Amino acid sequence: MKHLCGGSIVGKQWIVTAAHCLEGLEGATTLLRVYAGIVNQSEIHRNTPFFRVQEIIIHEKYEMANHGYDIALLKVEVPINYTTLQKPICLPSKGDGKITYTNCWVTGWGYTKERGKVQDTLQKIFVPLITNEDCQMSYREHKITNKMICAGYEEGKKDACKGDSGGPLSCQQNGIWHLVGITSWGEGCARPGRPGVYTKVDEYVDWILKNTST
Ligand code: 4AZ
Repeated sequence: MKHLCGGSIVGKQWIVTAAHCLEGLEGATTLLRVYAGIVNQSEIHRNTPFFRVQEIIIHEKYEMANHGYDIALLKVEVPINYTTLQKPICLPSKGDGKITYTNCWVTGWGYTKERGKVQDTLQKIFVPLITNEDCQMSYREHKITNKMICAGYEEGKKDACKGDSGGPLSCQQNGIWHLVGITSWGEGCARPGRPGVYTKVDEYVDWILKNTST
């Protein structure tokens, strides 16, 4: 049992995560365990309750993280009871792509440096959003599509890293947290001029609603 990826609750039986987290696991639902309401991985023991995965839905256009469409849904077998520690995050409203969020945070148990290790305690960092134009200038070798959103510091400093993938880029707007991004890719971690790249959830609200309405 090892930490695979992060995810976000978006419905009583639905977790949104990154498609690249599930590469090679498409038919292997029985290998996955979804833990909710956990802060420290050391809370997870043989007897810690978890959710089994009933269905994996990977975006039909997904090929690899840096090509986009890095989004997937996990349907858990049993509805999740919501508490202060495990509750859904709001999806952006359609057209929220224009909102300039100024209070965005990345969370996860991932590495705290490129050659690091998965963390026991859930970590959080504040990250400024970057325009796609600026992000494209940082990634001349890639196409930064309008279905991606970038965040980070010009000088590096703080970033998502290995193990954070699939987890949320959450932005608070008028007191409500929105799932603005899904941690997807980047060249290394916290390198100067190499922001983190996230799946822009606003562009996938229709896809999420269509695929969770079953
Ligand atoms: C990864 O390997 C990964 N700095 C996630 C995020 C970033 C880089 C790598 C962004 O899962």
